[in-house]
Amino acid sequence: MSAQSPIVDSTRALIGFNELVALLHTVFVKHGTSPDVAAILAHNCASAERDGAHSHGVFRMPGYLSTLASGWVDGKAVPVVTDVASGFVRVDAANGFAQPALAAARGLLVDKARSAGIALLAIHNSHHFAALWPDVEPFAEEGLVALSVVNSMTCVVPHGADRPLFGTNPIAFAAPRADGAPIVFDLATSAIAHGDVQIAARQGERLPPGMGVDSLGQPTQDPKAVLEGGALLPFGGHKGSALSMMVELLAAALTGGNFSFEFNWADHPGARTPWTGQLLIVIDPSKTTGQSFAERSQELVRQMHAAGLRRLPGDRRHRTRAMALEKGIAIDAEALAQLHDWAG
Ligand code: NDP
Ligand code: PYC
Repeated sequence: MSAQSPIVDSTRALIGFNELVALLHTVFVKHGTSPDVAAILAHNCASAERDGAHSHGVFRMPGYLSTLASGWVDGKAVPVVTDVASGFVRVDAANGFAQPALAAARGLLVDKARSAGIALLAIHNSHHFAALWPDVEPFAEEGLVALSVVNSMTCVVPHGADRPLFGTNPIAFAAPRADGAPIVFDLATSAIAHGDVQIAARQGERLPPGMGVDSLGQPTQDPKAVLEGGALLPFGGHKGSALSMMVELLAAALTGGNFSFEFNWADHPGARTPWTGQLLIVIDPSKTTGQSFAERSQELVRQMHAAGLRRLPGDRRHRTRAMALEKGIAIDAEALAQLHDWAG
């Protein structure tokens, strides 16, 4: 553990956001990424940890490193951006991570969205192993509306089917509002994210009912039974299943990426990152008529609060972020020691 990391209790230590980004950057570079890719992944991973999005923060580092070591992903890939049409940008991530592909195309995407009112970014040949909100929130911070979908790896049984086919396939949405942080939600279309099943298994906890099935297709609350030959269910029965199907179509069929069932990592022991695709749609709401969109979204939030709502999606993250930025990120002490070890 770093000399600067005060101990919170026997299991957690505090680390500053910038210090964590720098540490993760060193780890990524030492394990085979380019400095540019490391900067993007380190910021992404530290942001998740800062916001209390634990299933996609430092918890993911062993998976990133085993994947890099397996040769499954190219940590030095240079994305290739193509200007396809007035509202359509394509990126071949070149078997690298999706976030550097987004970064490479972001300027062109925003220019197109601002001139045409809407633009689409289709990323393929990409690996996404992170939370999706960091991909959309920055657009809303600059006044744009953004929607993104990414497909993952086969582990979800479509509603009414007998075996897994879909990925956990998250959908993230971000919209500006006049008075406060953008409205952002980010949710897996499975009843629970695969990462949270792994965390439950590690902590010896049971899952809530209705999340998954065992290898015989029987309902189970045992996370190990889900992970070892079992599968997850979509959230909300046929409704979540339809959304998951939509994610496969938009993130894979429309981008030219793999469906969640189309890649085979068996020859790369240690590989954990889904090799699929990602779609982003960015809208410039200044093209609308009447009151500004941000004022309209603020009015919706006001009415939701007036109706008794206490927690908006994103509220918990922002509260956790504010506390982390003031006091430091409380991180599992063993995980932090491991990061220092990996950083050499
Ligand atoms: P959660 O179910 O924890 O949260 C989903 C959304 O609902 C969040 O925006 C959350 O806001 C909000 N929310 C949760 N509880 C409440 C509540 N009581 N009232 C109001 N809003 C609420 O997320 P998931 O478990 O579905 O997904 C976790 C993460 O896993 C996501 O970041 C997702 O992108 C990631 N993931 C990534 C995949 C990939 O392939 N890269 C695949 C699958 C998942 P808040 O954040 O503020 O709690
Ligand atoms: O938590 O389901 C998940 C997940 C899949 C890929 C990255 N995260």
